[in-house]
Amino acid sequence: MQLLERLFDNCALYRHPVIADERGSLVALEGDRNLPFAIARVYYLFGGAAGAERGFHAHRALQQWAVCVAGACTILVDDGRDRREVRMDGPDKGLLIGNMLWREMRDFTPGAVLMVLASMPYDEADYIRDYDDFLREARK
Ligand code: T46
Repeated sequence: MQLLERLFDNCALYRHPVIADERGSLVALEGDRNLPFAIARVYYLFGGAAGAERGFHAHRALQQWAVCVAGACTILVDDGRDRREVRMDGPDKGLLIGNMLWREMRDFTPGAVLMVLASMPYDEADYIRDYDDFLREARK
């Protein structure tokens, strides 16, 4: 993994190693090998309406690795002090999003697919969906 940009201590944009030949390209992501956590869940977001915005929450413990495998979208990440934005515009880019970071996703191109590898199974109790609650917990 090549570090492209560090946004916060636990949030950074990486370039994946791409195995390319005359047939095309392949990226392999392996939990606890080239990713910093074991993968417990995979989900993907697709088919968004024009102008759709998603996210608007943080996770208390979950770590995630986001890849826009088709198209592009913008991810905003907020640690309770600063806000940073990154354009996810290729399947060779992966964004590590650690815990206790507010995230918002927007500006999806038509046909965009955002795949997310997650360190834990789905658990609604891990979400902080109110921004003021997030600020209180983040600043503790
Ligand atoms: C995140 C960003 C990047 C499940 O039942 N299982 C799942 O694994 C997930 C991820 C969601 N859901 C249910 C919960 C809601 O009823 O699917 C519905 C939509 O989820 P949500 O509104 O949280 O989706 P996004 O796109 O706002 O956020 C998602 C992830 O939930 C979140 O962890 O970091 O993508």
